Amino acid sequence: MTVRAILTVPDPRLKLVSKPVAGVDDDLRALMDDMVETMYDAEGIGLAAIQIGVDKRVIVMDLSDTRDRPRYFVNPVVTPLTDELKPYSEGCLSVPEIYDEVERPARVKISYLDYGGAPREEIAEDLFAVCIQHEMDHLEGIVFIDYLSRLKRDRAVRRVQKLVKSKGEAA
Ligand code: QAP
Ligand code: CO
Repeated sequence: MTVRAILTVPDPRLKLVSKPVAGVDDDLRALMDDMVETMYDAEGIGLAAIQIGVDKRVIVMDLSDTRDRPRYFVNPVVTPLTDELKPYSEGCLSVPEIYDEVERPARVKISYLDYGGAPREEIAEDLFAVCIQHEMDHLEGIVFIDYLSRLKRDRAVRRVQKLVKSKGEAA
């Protein structure tokens, strides 16, 4: 397994609409393993494949405190189950050190293929619902700052560019 580089805004690849995968094979599992290793290394709770530059409809997540319960979502479909919207102060590995509130449906149904390629369905609430919707947006080329005002979004992008530049110079 390999830790891969995470793309940050305003990288144009983050705007791509990711493509469905034909099925789950060993190559895709190797990608998912790299995604989990990359997510753990960056101390994230969720990562979409496009965040490491791969435009496939694949998401990994780990909401456990122990960081040992990785979950895999291939070709996920998310359906809201309520009109009730809940705000949450979101962050994103592609927008480091920026957090702001986004409202999303409180309860959703998720259909997907798991790590073994088997179809699954489940109901998500709370942080799980926030995370799967945030990651699904990445598959559509949407980053959470796209929901903010233009002023806040532009400011966030500039801060990230400055941070990335300063980290690159330090290395
Ligand atoms: C998406 O986000 C998410 O700025 C996953 O400096 C966000 O893993 C799901 C992170 C909110 C549910 C609620 C962000 C790590 C991690 C940063 C992440 C940072 C270091 C974000
Ligand atoms: Co994100």
